[in-house]
Amino acid sequence: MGRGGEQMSFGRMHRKEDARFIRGRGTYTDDVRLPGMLYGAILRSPHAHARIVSVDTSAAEAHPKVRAVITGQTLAGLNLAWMPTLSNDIQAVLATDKVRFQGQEVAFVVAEDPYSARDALELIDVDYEPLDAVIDARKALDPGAPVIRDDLEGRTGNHIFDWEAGDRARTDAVFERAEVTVAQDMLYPRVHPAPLETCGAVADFDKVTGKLTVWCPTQAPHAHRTLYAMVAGLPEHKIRVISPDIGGGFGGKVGIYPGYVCAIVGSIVTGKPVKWMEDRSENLMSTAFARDYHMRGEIAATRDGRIQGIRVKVLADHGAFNGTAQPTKFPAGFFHVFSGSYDIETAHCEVTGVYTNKAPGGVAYACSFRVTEAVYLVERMVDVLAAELGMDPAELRLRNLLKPEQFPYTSPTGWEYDSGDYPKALRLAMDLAGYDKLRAEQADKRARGELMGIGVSFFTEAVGAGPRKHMDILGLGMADGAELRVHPTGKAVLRVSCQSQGQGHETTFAQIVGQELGIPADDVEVVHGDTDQTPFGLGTYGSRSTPVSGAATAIVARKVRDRAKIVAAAMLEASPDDLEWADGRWSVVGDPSTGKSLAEIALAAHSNLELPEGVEGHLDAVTVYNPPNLTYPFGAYICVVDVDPGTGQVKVRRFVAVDDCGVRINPMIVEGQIHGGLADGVGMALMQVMAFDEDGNHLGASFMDYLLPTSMECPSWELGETVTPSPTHPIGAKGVGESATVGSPAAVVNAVVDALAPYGVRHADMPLTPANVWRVVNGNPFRT
Ligand code: PCD
Repeated sequence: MGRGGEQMSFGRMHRKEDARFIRGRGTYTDDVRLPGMLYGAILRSPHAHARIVSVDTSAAEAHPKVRAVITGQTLAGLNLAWMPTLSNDIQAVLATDKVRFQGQEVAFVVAEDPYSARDALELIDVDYEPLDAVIDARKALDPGAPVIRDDLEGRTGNHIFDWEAGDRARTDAVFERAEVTVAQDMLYPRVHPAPLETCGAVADFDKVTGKLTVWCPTQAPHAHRTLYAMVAGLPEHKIRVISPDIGGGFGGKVGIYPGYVCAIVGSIVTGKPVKWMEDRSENLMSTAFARDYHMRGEIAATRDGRIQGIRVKVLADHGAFNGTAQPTKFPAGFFHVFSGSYDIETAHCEVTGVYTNKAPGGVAYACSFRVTEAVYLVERMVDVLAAELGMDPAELRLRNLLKPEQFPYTSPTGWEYDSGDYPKALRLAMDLAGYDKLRAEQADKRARGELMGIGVSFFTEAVGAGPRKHMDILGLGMADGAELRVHPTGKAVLRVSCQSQGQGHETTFAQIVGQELGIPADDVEVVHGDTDQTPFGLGTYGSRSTPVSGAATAIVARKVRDRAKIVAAAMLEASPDDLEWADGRWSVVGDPSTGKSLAEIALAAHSNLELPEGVEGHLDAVTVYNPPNLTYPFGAYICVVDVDPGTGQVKVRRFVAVDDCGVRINPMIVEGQIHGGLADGVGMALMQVMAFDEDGNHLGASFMDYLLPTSMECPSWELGETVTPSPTHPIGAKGVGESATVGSPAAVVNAVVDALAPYGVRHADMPLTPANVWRVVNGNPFRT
């Protein structure tokens, strides 16, 4: 169906929010301007590791436009120098003892304008005593390595945690008797979500009312409010977090950053609103990172290609503070899905986390908590096995994929995949790609010395965190609320706790209500991103909005529909038991002419119509949804590349993506999500890495060095779909926002490695830049 108006159900509908976005009328954090507002700027460490001998702020304080200079010592006096991280560690808000990564926050200047604030930073004199830095995670555990976290009592090394999943003994036994085993080391490089809008905040503390209002582009406004209350001791009802329009989040805007806390303290100290906006370099250097997993995978299989076991060891680089985003119990997030989409007897993984002198983070960048790393690992390993066996990688996958009758399927690490028809998705992708023809074309080209590669990947994600009995974040359960009010004239307002960063919730959530109530989606206003206006919930990340808040929305709409039934029964002088819901109306069974639309019922519910004893008027409802399980979207991707042997340049010529996210609310939005995620995957596979020199200097702190994929690097995506509704979700939907970012890097890398097969290449680490590919071809460190 076309533009808005009559759209009453699922289907393609232009995004309501585009009316303001395409006119430049969105309101982002930096658009917030309050009377008397001051501006903050952060002084950052030039060293990756150094002791702070002294900080002299006197010259900065003497600057005529400076209103306050805040240091670690100022914060220590307020007991705010350190804050908790999402992983139960502590992180310095402003450094007191040492700096532990380049770009770390050292002091905060508040001035009358942003330029003076920046100028005054240069007037602060910090005396540093440089220390040796630990940059390579593989050296972090060496006995003589400098101890980064000497602030933590009893710390003598850089080890953070050991975690394991699966069955070690059984897996080792399978490897011992296996006909074939393969092993491969690989790195999922440190990358950055790099949203176009950087982080920032406007904090406004009103001394008279005691109310603190914070505007910031957070993906989880309610969680932020509760944490501010817990950490700073401010009463929660006196805190309002407003997350306005957001220019991309991608997991990088889930956590609380030092700049937010500084803006709040700045406002409390000066009595004025304070705005802090970081610039691009600050964003890339200090505000989160993702991945940085050094992985070793092993597969045990039979000679004819039946995968029996998978074994994995990971060294996880968590930077200077363990700020990884994840539900509390899972230090490696949902890495559990590393056995992939295959029917594997047994699996085991071990993950060791270490501190290094790099920025903290470990955010779930388009990733349901480390699902991306897990999928990349297993999909690379399956290709390594295919090479060892001399089998076609698609054929090897088809031989091992879970079968539809195996669902619900309990994985070797104990996760219950809800539903799927995997072989159907892969076969569809192969049909769309013309797989056999592509292989024939490749053979011809190889004979001519041309490098063409075909990469296959198959993924299963675990999204929609999460069931309260299994997970929480810092003690907060992951259930989401929803409130729905229907006005007398049949227009509705839905209030949800999740926050859109560009996904189009104002449209799709209105469509869910429209579908359930038979009213146009344009008649439903979606309110989100303001803790004073919306019910509690944990926010938008890990593709959880549709699985959790979307489910809450369907259920709250059904509650309204049930109330409407009682009102309709009174209107029709019938018993509610004699009514049926059809075509968006309640009518007497078998007599559609009696049908009452929701608008008619809403008016009656607000009128003097007599309702049965105990039934209230109006047409509102609230609910809290605690998901019974995660949802498990999946997909089959095929990538075709051409590699120039002279320059190492990779051209992604085609990309076929078949996604199954269950029922699609808005197929156009889903396709947009997939397009974006595929581009992300091409970026990571071919272009991106947060690189450091051995002293810890950041080598990618601008978009000249940290490259974003554009349409120039991307082919015209070819999409297909299958629909396996989630059995646990009220409308059968599964999340999709991250699927393509999760599934695509492996497809691209598999394609490039396939192209380089004539050189004996079995693996090459991302990013496959021309220089890296050229090195692989002309002196290959990975050659077997
Ligand atoms: N959908 C539909 N259907 C289905 C599903 C879904 O329709 N079945 C749609 C919905 O509604 C929305 C979307 O689609 O609108 C999405 O969803 P989801 O999947 O649920 O998700 P969410 O939650 O909403 O979101 C989140 C995601 C993430 S997570 C990420 S990264 C990314 C994605 O999202 N980010 C972003 N996407 C995007 N887009 C944009 N534009 N921007 C951004 O920022 Mo993380 O964890 O945070 O890392």
